[in-house]
Amino acid sequence: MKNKAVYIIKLGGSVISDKNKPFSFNYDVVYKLIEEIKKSNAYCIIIHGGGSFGHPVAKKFDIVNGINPEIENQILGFAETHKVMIELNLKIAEVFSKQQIPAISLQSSAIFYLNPDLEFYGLKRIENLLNLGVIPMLYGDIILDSTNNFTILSGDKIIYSICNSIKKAKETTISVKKVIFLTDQDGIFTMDNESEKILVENLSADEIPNLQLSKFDSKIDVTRSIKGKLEEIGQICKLGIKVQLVNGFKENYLTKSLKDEKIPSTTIFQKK
Ligand code: IP8
Repeated sequence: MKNKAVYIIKLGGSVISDKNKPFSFNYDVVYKLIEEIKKSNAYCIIIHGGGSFGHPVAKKFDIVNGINPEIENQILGFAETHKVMIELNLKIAEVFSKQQIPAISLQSSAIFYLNPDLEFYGLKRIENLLNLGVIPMLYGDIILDSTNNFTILSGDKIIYSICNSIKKAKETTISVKKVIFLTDQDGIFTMDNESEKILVENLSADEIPNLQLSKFDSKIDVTRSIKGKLEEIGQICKLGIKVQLVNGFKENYLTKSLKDEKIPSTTIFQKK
């Protein structure tokens, strides 16, 4: 079977929802992005984050730190976190369906397990879906954990894990062309002064630990700050895969990214 070069696209929580409004879904923005994906005809794997669905619930019950009998109704909150992620995922699935694009969700908590390292059982399923012309869709979720019973699995970790499995697979029909993180910014900014912030257009993964970042709002994110996110991105780059941070609110930026056309964005790569 022919090798498929796929784009892995993360629909960031700040793009698909308003992080300041619980359970808000940015339908129009998601519609436009999915339209751009359709027009590109590219092979894609979609991953989405928790936004104002998963994060506030996970935060309320401190799911990321595992089981804690002192937290009232925590197990209910654990199930609730998963439920709201399914609801968010369904909203996105409906947008795909509305545009007549076949997309099928793989429930992350069923195909990942923390034991104590992250185990992933989904590569064959992703390949099968791609071979059928279906877009596989995964999402940040709760995850069972052999040490702390449970925690939160971020979309970023899912992406790293998929990339790593593809790289390590002895036989696979897919390779990763690029990982695109759609966020509410043009990319990474250095310096903390609004009027003077500077977009970093190209960044080597080795430079990540020493970056002097502009301030970043991560109020309801239970899984990471931008620093943590960049560390994950650095790991993806170390696999030899290019990562681009793209503004999901700007029209046709995704289209241009999928065509490798220049846009204001941050591209992160591993120097050879
Ligand atoms: O937004 C977190 O995924 P992320 C998912 O990719 C939950 O970090 C359940 C909060």
